Order: sequence, then C-alpha cells, then structure tokens
Amino acid sequence: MTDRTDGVSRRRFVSIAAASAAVPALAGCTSSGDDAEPADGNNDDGNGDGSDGSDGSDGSDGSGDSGGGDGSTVVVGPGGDFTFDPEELTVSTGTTVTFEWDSNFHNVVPTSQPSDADWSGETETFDSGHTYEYTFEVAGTYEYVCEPHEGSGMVGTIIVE
Ligand SMILES: [Cu+2]
Repeated sequence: MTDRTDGVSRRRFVSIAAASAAVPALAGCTSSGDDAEPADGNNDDGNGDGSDGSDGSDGSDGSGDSGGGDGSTVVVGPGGDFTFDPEELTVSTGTTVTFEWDSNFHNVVPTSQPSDADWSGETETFDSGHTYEYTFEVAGTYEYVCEPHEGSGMVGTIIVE
C-alpha cells in the first residue's frame, strides 16, 4: 500500500474574491433638466382694447351751424362806398355782429327791429378804424341805416333766426 501522502497540493483555495462588482450607483433620479414649463405662453388678452379709440370724428363744433357761429362782420362804408357789406346778413340768435368802419363819417342807426328788442345802434358817426359790436339775442328782422348817407342808399338788414 503505498502511502501516498497527499501532496500538499490541494490547497487551491479559490479565493473567490467576492464579486465586488460594484453596482453602478444609481445616478441622479431622472434629473433631466427642468423642461416642464407650464404652457402659459399665449396669455390671450390681446384683443381687448382695439376698437374703442374712434372718438375723434364728433368734434365738429367749430364752424358747423351755417351762417351762425358766434361772430359775423359787417363792413361799414367799404372802400368809401356808401354801403354796408354785406347789405343783408342772416345770423342765428346769440350771434355777435361786429361793424367795422372802413371809411369816414358813418353811423349805424336802427330803423326797424323786433318789438322786444332794444338795439340802439351806434348813432354817433365814426371814421375808418372804428368798430362796434352788438349781440343779437332776439330773433327777427333788423333794419338800419347810416344817417348821413341814407339818401345814397346806405342801408342794411340783419335777420336773426
Ligand atoms: Cu355812411
């Protein structure tokens, strides 16, 4: 029987280095950026104030009422003529008429007017450059003359409507 000592060769320890396979660390949990913006892009208050700006076209308060307005002019003795210009003037109630002397020695004297009016005119004679105003508040027909030249036809009419 052969003694056979076993060799020492059975030490094959297999040192299985324990599988130290590190499991790859779980990296950041789905930190895929912040791209989850709320979809509030088109805040739609766009067409709110569009069509209210057209208030510009009602301002016709200037020279609207024909012939009326609040001012008219009569030239007294234009260019030396024995006339009033215009000879007949139609205005609306409340109109101020300005008489402008354009030559010398004229006056403006009412000869007929509405019964409840009290226009006294400009009875004193004046020369070129003089002005005289009167506001006609009572409707009706006013006739007037330049006394020095009435015989030459220097008469006028103002109709107040
Ligand atoms: Cu006159």
